[in-house]
Amino acid sequence: MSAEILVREFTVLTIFPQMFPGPLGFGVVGRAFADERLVLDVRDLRAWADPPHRQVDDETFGGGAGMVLKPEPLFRAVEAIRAETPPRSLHVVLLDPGGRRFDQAAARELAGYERLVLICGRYEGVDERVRRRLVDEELSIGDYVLCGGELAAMVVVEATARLAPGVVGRAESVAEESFEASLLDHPHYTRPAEFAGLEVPEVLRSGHHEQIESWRRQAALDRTRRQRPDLLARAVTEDDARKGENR
Ligand code: 9D3
Repeated sequence: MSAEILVREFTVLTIFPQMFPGPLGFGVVGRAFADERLVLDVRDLRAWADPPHRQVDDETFGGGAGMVLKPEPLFRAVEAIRAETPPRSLHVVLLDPGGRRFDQAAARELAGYERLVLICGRYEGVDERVRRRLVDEELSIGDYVLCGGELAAMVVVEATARLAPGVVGRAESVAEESFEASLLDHPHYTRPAEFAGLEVPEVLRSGHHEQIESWRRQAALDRTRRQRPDLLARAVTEDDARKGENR
């Protein structure tokens, strides 16, 4: 069984607040923020840096190239956020290339908190005290190098926000999604029945619901075997595990 979904508010700490809402202003998630069913609260980290220069970064102790995000602005920001939050469930996430890989299971876990604070790293990273004292969890969105945590935060917000009740319509229901079923989706066709020299498979136009289901299952398996054999290994394991439960 999946856990209860409580998520309502996303607070983003960044030195580039102008990057938001960006893509989060569009589609079903953009609508949820516009209607205030969800809240996207983007804060400029510089607001908590010392005047007059409001410097958020500094050189790394021990030497080496690159700058590090200073701890004080981040500590002040998170303290302020905690103080304004009634004692409900708050979870502080650092987007960092060294974090645990973000996936659909992680999105479900995050959706179980009422308020998420997403800290966007920049430069070479953040002062280690931030990780040790401020952050509940570090997440990466994959093994490639970005220039900072902002795009990663957007990915995490979108994937988590769409799990909130009513964000995604019934037609595109989140319940039976391919990654959670560990199989890729089967092919989809719409009109016209013949296009670019390719015909829609006859079975899909036949109206035989059982045959359609069986064709889709096979097509999903074929596609998964070709594109994501790693998923198929997991699906088989889960299938075996379920059979094992009945013994
Ligand atoms: C040579 C060490 N680099 C770590 C791989 C330094 C470094 C590179 C890129 C430090 C920070 C960054 C900026 N990236 C992020 O802040 C980031 C990120 C990413 O680069 N890839 C995937 N997920 C994420 S989440 C945050």
